[in-house]
Amino acid sequence: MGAKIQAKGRAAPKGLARLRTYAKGREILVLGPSSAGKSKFAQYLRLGTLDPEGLREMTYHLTKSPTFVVHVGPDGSLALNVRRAVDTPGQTGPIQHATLVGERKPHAVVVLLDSTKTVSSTARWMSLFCNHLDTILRRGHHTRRKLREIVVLLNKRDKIGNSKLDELRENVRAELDRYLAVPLGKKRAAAIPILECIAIQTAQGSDLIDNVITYLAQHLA
Ligand SMILES: Nc1nc2c(ncn2[C@@H]2O[C@H](COP(=O)(O)OP(=O)(O)OP(=O)(O)O)[C@@H](O)[C@H]2O)c(=O)[nH]1
Ligand SMILES: [Mg+2]
Repeated sequence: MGAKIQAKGRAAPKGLARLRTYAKGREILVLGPSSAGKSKFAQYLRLGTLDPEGLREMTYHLTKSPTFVVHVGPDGSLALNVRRAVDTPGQTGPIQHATLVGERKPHAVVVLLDSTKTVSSTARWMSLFCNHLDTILRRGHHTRRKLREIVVLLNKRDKIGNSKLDELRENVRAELDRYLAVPLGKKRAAAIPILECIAIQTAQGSDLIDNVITYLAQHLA
């Protein structure tokens, strides 16, 4: 656990190397409700830095990162080539977020959920999102083919105990199964990981978020 990500692991390639990274790189679309931690996650992914708690900057527009590479694994042997990471404003809501998947056709969708919110409000967001995503994926063959990974993050893990974590996981799993088993197939829907995450500076360090990035690197290679 806690596969270390090299401190200098984020490279912004230049010239031909940038074109090569762009060509084989993946688009990662970051979705989820307001203040779930999407921007903090996108920042860590790109820059490898975590902010202290409480720094809040609401996102008003779709924000695309430049092309970059994250090296993971003990010796940085595994590379996550990111064509662009796309951060989104949470206030637009779950239906708009599902629509964005159809519009952008990303290789990966990372859904961040705020674990401090009530289980019912989180389940409701997931229900609306997954229901609409079902429609988008059924209609869009190209979207479905390109989408390699969906990952759900229970963020702000530092703020909740084990029983709430279990309850959230169970409710999120139910919505994924209910709506995505048809468009993705039962096996693929069941394989969508629901991972714990912390996207700010805490005493727990960066192990959880590093695991998320390692997962993405392994599955998007
Ligand atoms: N305790 C705790 N706070 C977090 C964590 N991740 C994010 N936050 C806090 O949550 C707030 C919102 O984080 P953002 O990354 O701006 O959330 P967002 O999803 O981009 O929000 P919008 O842009 O409004 O959609 C900030 O005050 C962060 O400090 C976490 O893992 N733990
Ligand atoms: Mg934001």
